[in-house]
Amino acid sequence: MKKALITGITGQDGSYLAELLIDKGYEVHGVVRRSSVFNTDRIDHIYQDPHERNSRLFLHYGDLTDSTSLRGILEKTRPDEVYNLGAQSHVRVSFDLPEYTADTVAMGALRLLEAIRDYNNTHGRNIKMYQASSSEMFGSAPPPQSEATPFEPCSPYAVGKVAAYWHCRNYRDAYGMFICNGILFNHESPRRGETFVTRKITRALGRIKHDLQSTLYLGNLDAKRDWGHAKDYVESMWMMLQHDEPDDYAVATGEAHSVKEFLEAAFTYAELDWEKYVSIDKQYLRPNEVDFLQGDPGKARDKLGWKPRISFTELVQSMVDADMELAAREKTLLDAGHDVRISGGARRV
Ligand code: NAP
Ligand code: F7E
Repeated sequence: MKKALITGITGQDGSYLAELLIDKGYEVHGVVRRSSVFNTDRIDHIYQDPHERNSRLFLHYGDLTDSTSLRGILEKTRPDEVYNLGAQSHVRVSFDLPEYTADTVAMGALRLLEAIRDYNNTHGRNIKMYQASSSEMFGSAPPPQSEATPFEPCSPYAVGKVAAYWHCRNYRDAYGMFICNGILFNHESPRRGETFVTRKITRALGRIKHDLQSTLYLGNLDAKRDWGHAKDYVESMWMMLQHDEPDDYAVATGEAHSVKEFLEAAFTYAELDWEKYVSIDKQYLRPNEVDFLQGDPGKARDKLGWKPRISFTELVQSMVDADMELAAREKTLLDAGHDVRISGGARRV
């Protein structure tokens, strides 16, 4: 049985990747950081008590800012493949937390690379590693962007991802390690964090439809992104590590839409007019914006055989459906007199 270790297993992608690998027969280990509240909501449905005989998902406390924990987890779990998905992944927040973002994103990847290199040397192994690189690295470079496009990062997050990318390239060249950079364009799902724009829109839409919210405050509506579905994108991560040679790949749909177009698609599906509910709040504008990301996934298609299955319309509608259901449950609880904490959170994003 192959073993995989996932950092960021509690995030959107980590949860879908864990499901995929379990389906493929892997034993999956995940790094979970300590939090004062539960942070395993996205994986609770696949987690079994480790005392049970058939359990194939195991969680370990660790943190990308703590090399000792990473080294200990490698020794304990002895993985064949490591997927580095852990990160402070919010671009706007990276302007508020530049040092912490650099520490988790850039230094975190470097700590993991060093830990794997030492582990390989000690045990005569060649663990394969996937690095979650990002289309944000292209920043202000004009579309379409591909593996050949020079990076022009526009945020502390993007600069951190560029550093991590080059650390990975360097460890591959210098030490012959099997490392792949997946340069993934935006990918979303009903499990997307509620402060990213797509989920912020669908979450608010559900609440508006159920009379729990009247206004949705947003920033720049003209930015364009190449939005795919996270379920499709985690498959590309696995495919990269199954190829004979390590390489870097851009993963995208090849189609871009503006934030306004996302609003239009979501609100029209719910039979509402978005212009009646959306207001602009400057706090959601960024000191430096990435205007237009649209990927060219030709290499991933030709070399890996990867292609997205879920369309933009299906993505939007699946997110709206899920958030309509969530808002309906929220409304039922509120009507029954329960204090629903998620409503407070939704107002803050
Ligand atoms: P996400 O939902 O924000 O998940 C991030 C994960 O990283 C969470 O599990 C989080 O733990 C964990 N994490 C944060 N700080 C950590 C630390 N110091 N040590 C260990 N783990 C830490 O992000 P995602 O959308 O799944 O994205 C996965 C990866 O792909 C990230 O590296 C992201 O930057 C990158 N990426 C994402 C996209 C996209 O469109 N989604 C595109 C390109 C690249 P908690 O649950 O405890 O917060
Ligand atoms: O913003 C605009 C915002 O935060 C998309 C991360 O997964 O993808 C993600 O980064 C666009 C931007 O994603 C609001 O200005 C308008 O132009 O959903 P987002 P992102 O910044 O593209 C990349 C590939 C990653 O790697 C990252 O980890 O939407 N926008 N109004 C807004 N964005 C937010 N968050 N909130 C607003 O109110």
